[in-house]
Amino acid sequence: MDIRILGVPMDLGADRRGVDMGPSAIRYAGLADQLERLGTGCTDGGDLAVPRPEERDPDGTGFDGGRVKFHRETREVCEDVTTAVRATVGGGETPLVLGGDHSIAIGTAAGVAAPDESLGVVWFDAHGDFNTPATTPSGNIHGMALAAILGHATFGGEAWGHAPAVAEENVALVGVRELDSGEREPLRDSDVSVYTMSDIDARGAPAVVEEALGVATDGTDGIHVSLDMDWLDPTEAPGVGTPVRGGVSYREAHSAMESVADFRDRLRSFELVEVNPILDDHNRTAELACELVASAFGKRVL
Ligand code: 4U7
Ligand code: MN
Ligand code: MN
Ligand code: MN
Repeated sequence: MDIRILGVPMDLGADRRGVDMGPSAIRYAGLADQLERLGTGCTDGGDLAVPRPEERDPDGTGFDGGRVKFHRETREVCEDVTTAVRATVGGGETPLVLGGDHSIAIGTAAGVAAPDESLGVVWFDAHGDFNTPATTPSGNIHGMALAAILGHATFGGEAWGHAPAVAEENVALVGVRELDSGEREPLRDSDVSVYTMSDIDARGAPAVVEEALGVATDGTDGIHVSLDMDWLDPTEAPGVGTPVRGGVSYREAHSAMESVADFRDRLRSFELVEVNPILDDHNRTAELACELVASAFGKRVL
């Protein structure tokens, strides 16, 4: 497997500055070295250009009665992500997309698979990312990313963001512990398989993750893994913009990524988002992120 790292220093989709430094912090933590040690080819494709929020007007144009901040800029960046991811997959490499906030997933999902293919998605996150412009309490697109990919959240302009290759039946959301009131009903009504932290408490992380991977691989041409670092408990991953107590442990996260590695032949792309070095403790969240990526790409103790 040949991996291509694509950095997206994006923070327009989140409230707190700092996630734009995620790609640098993750590289500094030794990502490329760790992957090379696995014997996988690894090329660093550098960072995409992202406008700075200070030089733009958040605007927050209303769609469906709600505010959506930086929707034009986010669309532009996501379209660039789609182009880069598509070229990477087309060249036979596996994209490893580094955020940045989770809004970039809208661009990744659209680029991973052709519209006539089917793509399963495993979304590891404390949050549902299932808001729409009508339900968002914040106006931040990172909280609407999964809804956008599935065509629920539209921001004007021909429902950009909808990735037709992704069917709800092949999407699993794992580790959720904080949903906004407007996200619950649409998630329950959807065909997305939602695994909350209560499910992980009751059944254990390995069983839940195995089932989630089953959902994503069932009849699909490939899978995309989107790892929001706030999926982990903040004691392990303090450097994230929207921490929520009660997340998975260090070992549970590693075991989950080892399960992902078991499906390496189906893995089309991997995305790591929401690392915020400003809020971090001596880069430990970025270091943990590198370890988790290495596990997902096949690192084993023995
Ligand atoms: B992340 C939130 F209101 N739900 O929509 C929102 F709590 O990509 C947070 O999962 C979203 O980190 C978090 O703004 C988005 C909020
Ligand atoms: Mn997220
Ligand atoms: Mn999150
Ligand atoms: Mn759809």
